[in-house]
Amino acid sequence: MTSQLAALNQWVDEVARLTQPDRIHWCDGSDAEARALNALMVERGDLIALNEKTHPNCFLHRSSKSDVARVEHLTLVCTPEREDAGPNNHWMAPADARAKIDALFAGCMRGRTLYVVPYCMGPIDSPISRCGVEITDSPYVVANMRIMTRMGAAALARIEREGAFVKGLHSTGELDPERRFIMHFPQELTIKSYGSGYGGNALLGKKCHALRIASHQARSEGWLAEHMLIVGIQNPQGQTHYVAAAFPSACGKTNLAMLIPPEGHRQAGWKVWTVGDDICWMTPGADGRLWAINPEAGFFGVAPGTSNKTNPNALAMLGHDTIFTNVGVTADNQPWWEGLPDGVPVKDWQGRDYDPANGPAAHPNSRFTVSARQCPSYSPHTEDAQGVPISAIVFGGRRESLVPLVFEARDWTHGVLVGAAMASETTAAATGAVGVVRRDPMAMKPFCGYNYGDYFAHWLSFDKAGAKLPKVFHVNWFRKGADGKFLWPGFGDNLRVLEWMLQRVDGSAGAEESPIGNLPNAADLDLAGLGLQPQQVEELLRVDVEGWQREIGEIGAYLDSYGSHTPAALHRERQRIADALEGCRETA
Ligand code: GTP
Ligand code: SPV
Ligand code: MN
Repeated sequence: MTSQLAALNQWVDEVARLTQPDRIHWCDGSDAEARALNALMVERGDLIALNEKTHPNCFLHRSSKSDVARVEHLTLVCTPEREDAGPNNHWMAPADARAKIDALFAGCMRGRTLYVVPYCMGPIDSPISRCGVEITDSPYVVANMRIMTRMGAAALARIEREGAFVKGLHSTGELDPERRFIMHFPQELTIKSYGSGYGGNALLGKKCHALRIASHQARSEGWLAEHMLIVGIQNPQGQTHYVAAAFPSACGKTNLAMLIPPEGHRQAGWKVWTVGDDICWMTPGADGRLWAINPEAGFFGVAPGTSNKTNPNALAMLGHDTIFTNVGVTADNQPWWEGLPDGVPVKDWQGRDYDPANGPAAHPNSRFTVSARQCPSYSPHTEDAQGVPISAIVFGGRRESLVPLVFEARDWTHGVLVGAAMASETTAAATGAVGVVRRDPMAMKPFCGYNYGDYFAHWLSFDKAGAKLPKVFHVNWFRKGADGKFLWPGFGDNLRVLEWMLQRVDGSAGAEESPIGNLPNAADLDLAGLGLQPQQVEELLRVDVEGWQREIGEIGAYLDSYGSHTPAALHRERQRIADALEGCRETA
């Protein structure tokens, strides 16, 4: 098969000449194609069929043990000028980068099939959606892209109609970490990824296209491509407010997007609607509000910690038609990970007999890939062409100390500073040390495709005449007490914090001003039935003035690291807070 679009055929020919595949397969996205691919992968040992009774049409994939997470040190943004990529990205000159990676691609598909994967990010008929084509030699990538995007014939038809698409070239190569690069060429709308079969390194529609390339396009076109969940919160009066929240990788987006209200709230009539769990594209509407779509069609979620207690909606959707990557298995071939209350693992994620001495049964970054349609709380408005209007933007990190449970920014400029000043403990979602606090503005450190200083300026630019911008908040579900335990119950109970935010949006809840922003008084939060000690609540809502003075100093140094790219308004806003903290200490 070929396409009606000459540019696409030409590119496929060019890639085939370079990579020398035995066969070329254009993916149509049909059920028959998916079944045939799954059968092929089972035969080759790339997939293991799981228990057909308990988990119909579910498969386990074990990735190479040195290929289990994103590789930030091998991920490059190749703009003509180094400064445009910014100190937040690894950079290489485009010509050098191309030469380096094309040498790896030369002949790499000999003996393999080249799959052409047309996909659409966002509802297939939405004007906000964007298309791409991924060329890959990995059937596992094809199977995942089919779940995670609108993939196949309909996407190809749109691409032929529009004549434009992002080009993504991927090969698993030898899965050798020494021969691995994830390169982005924003000027050419091109991605080249070699040597990894894992998640964000290989499913090019996701982080590579929908964040790194899209953030570039969003900047020049006046919209935002963000690492955010989108959730609808319906109150007992029947009104639904949509919230977009940016938390770094493995810091709670999937869980918040699918939360089940606490019992009392459920009985009172609160409902939660899942729109997206990882990526959000936001565009100003004619009414001045920001409207958001989820460009994805599935969830690539963290398995460990997912249980009927923490995230029942997720567990409910994982019972069929799911690909599990790097989890353990039980004796009767059911998927297993740490945090499940039942079941006993007999094999670990590497396929060895399970032995606690070797570490956890499931890799800490083991994942499930599942269609969003299988989520019980999936919002029908996810398919709306114009998206959903956003009432609140939430930033958050994993901070065991200092950062209170929640605070509200006083205005948009303060909100942008709050996002730019985010920091979080690192997780297993990327290779490298876990638990180290690092700056991760707007949860985009690994994903912003251009200079962070320019990105902050772009965020500020939305504050203009006629704009009806969302309120901005910051949360921290991960504060720990002296005993090392989480102070806040988290998960479903996070709705109690969202409830306060939405009352702030409506103007019906109280708050106490502080130098870092507005915090709820204990009485402003519905904490009924939680059994929290008053000291615990006080600790969760306390502003540690000296600790924040240190933090605000570090934020200053961080903003300085982007030199003249950092907008002056952010420096001024930071200084205002530093002065307020100083004033606070003097009166104390
Ligand atoms: P990516 O897919 O990597 O972008 O991550 P994510 O932000 O969607 O993270 P996810 O919701 O999968 O959460 C990752 C981990 O955080 C899991 O182990 C969860 O159990 C844990 N977690 C999520 N929400 C909470 C919470 O409210 N409190 C606590 N203590 N842990 C949480
Ligand atoms: C993340 O790391 O933020 C993820 C998983 O959502 S990946 O697709 O690997 O980027
Ligand atoms: Mn993510």
